[in-house]
Amino acid sequence: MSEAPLVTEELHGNIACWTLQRPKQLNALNGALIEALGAMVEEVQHRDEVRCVILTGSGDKAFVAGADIKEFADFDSVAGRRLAEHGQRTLFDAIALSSKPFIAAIGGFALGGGLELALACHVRIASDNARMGLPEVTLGLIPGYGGTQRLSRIIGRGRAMEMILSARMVKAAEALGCGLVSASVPRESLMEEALRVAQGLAANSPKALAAAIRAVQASGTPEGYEVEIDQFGRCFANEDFKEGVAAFLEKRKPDFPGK
Ligand code: DAK
Repeated sequence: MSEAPLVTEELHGNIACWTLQRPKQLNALNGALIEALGAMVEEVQHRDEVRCVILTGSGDKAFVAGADIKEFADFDSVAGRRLAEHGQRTLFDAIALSSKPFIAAIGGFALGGGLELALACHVRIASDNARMGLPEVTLGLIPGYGGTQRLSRIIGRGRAMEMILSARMVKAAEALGCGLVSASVPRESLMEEALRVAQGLAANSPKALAAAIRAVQASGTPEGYEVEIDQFGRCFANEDFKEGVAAFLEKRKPDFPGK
């Protein structure tokens, strides 16, 4: 008998909605889930029919309640370091640098590695009952999947420091106020809102979306402006640029090719 998939996909036109399927463990990220998701992220880069991905958790309670605590309970320093490096590269950085935008639809808890997964996404939308935090210090750890870096960039170093040192969970309203999420909606409207936002992104030039992601992700690094100049220049070589300008001049909506 084949095992149930750890991540399921539902297509809504050119939007792929991926649902993490460990509801009994509040979608905690174990090694198998990280591998499965990482492989899907890699594969989707070559799927022209998909222009945007929504990532969400199954069940009512959680997006993801963290890395699977039972799995790393007996790690030593070498194993911890190795897995942090592997996970960051194959999943978290792969999402952050994806050529297609990822939207995290956060229903309920997004803790530890779960919040780090949402932070790697390009847009975050929360349900009004969401609770977000990086509680690693309560376990004698620190965030190991990019949380110290990405949270600081997204909400500022001061607030990130306070959230990480206190291990405090923030509610959706506070997350909205500090820019951790871009919208907070009733639980029952979460997927509808995520789809609405996704359709807006997916209507834009795929090439320009990829270039914008590269450039924005380089912000705050020494080469940020150079990356922007480079990506900006490359856009002029794309068919999408010609189509976008032609559509504007002809007063119609652009129709960007999939590639
Ligand atoms: N891992 C494993 N199982 C988890 C889990 C987690 N993170 N979170 C919840 N579960 C499981 C519970 O054990 C429980 O399973 P059973 O006991 O029923 O078998 C089930 O999900 C339901 O959870 P609760 O019964 O606790 O549900 P409640 O509504 O009462 O509480 C809660 C919900 C989210 C407040 C609570 O479940 C909770 O505090 N969960 C743990 C939150 C947490 O501390 N998460 C981990 C943060 S640290 C690494 C890289 C990164 C990391 C680690 C290593 N390396 C590279 C090695 C990251 C670490 C973290 O994410």
